[in-house]
Amino acid sequence: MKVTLVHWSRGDREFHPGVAALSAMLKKHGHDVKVIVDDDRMTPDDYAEHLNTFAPDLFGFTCMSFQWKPVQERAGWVKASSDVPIIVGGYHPTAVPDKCLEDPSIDMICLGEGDFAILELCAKMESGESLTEIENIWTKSVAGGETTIHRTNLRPLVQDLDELPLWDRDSFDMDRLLNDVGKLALVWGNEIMPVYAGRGCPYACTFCANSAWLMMYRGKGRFTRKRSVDNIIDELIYLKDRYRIKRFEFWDEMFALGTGWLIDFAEKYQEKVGLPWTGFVRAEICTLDILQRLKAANCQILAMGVEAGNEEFRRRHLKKRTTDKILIEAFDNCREVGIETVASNIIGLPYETPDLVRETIALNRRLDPHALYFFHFAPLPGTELYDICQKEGYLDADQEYWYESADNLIYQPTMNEDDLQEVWMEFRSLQREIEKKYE
Ligand code: B12
Ligand code: SF4
Repeated sequence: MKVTLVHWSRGDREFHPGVAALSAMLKKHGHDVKVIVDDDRMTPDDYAEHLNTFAPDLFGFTCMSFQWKPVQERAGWVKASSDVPIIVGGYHPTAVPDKCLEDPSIDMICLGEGDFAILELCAKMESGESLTEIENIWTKSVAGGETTIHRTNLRPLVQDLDELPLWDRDSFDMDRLLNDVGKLALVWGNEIMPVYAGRGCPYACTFCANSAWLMMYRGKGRFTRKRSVDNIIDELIYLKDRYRIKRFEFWDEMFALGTGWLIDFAEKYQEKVGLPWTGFVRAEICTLDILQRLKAANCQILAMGVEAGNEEFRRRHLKKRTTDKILIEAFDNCREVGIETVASNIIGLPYETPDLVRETIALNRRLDPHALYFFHFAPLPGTELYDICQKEGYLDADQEYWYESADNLIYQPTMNEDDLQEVWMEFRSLQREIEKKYE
């Protein structure tokens, strides 16, 4: 089977772990895959040309919520010049499958993990079998003007991540990814390679899509999974030999899980890989003992979510029980062992007031990270905070799934656009101070 997978994005220095995972799985089973990173400059003619030259049997789009509108538009372009079946997978169709299937150009959606689902889909398409009973894949049929959606169950989560093939990096422009200087996820620079150690996070923060997946996958196997240390180390050694890499960036939702695994990883990484690396962690794991081990393994930067500065607000509205004390200790401990920190924050959360944002700014000042990020709250479908925004009438229908704009995305009585702009500037001024300090 010939399969096209598209990741729409505004940047061209783009890599997509989900697409890389699916492409690897399909290629391993003999399918011919082309990955398109659409940098928003592609036109309907470009799509038509691809359809003519490659002539795929299946056309897939990956889709986070902010990509929904461009994905819809491009699915329309594809359908205008071909009748190739179109499937959309990723966080957005997983959150709102029925809504995505309402689009006339979209034939199927994939809920949750797609690795084995897309493989089964391709096998069944090849053999001409019915596609309506593939777990994770919802299809639709239209008869007499009536649309029927064929919903299926979720298959269990992939329990042994070592059985998955390594991400297919070759289908992406690795020269560009490695050689352009810009920000990858955490740090600016070139020759940074994204990698992963596991999938899933055990927490359920109300603003994060992870919480929705955690619920959805109840009873379908262990949710937080790690690759074996040897499996990761082998890949890192291979990547180090194959590409010019200065640093690895772990893109796991939550890198550091399980002390035993971490200790083993740190020892083997130090011995066999050695390059500087960065990752996302929870403050809770940042004890001096763990951090010293990570530092010995050349951990350079750890990113932590602070999100909101008021402890009670954090606990009540974000379901994040990390106390100020834990956060302060984590950042202080990192400084003590010589690991740089990134603090990530959200502003404009439901029920937040300008003074609460000022508490976030104050806490960040105390934490004194090496880099400070703050984002406008984006209500992600499928999350608890999205439902709250909907219930409270905070969403503007036009902006429902469109998060890329820097405008205020929810309309709430506790903070209007001017307020948000004001605290944004205050945050920005702390960010500048920090940039200067750690230049
Ligand atoms: C690594 C990561 C990043 C990386 C890489 C992003 C990327 N291009 O994928 C970076 C740091 C760049 C990033 C940036 C952003 N991210 Co991010 N990121 C993550 C994180 C931590 C892990 C994702 C991952 O690697 N998963 C592992 C891979 C293998 O899984 P996957 O991509 O989901 O793919 C699987 C399935 O979804 C499915 N699938 C996916 N696509 C398709 C397509 C088809 C056809 C099929 C059949 C199946 C299928 O099969 C795949 C294999 O099982 C998640 C998760 C989290 N809970 O925090 C957030 C997450 C994906 N990010 C999110 C967001 C919002 C963003 C940003 C928009 C943030 C911002 N405001 O800038 C940007 C977008 C950047 C961009 N242009 O892509 C949200 C998306 C939620 C949503 N409903 O849209 C998440 C879920 C976090 C959250 N807040 O909830 N992110
Ligand atoms: S700890 Fe991070 S990945 Fe886990 S649920 Fe919270 S925000 Fe999402």
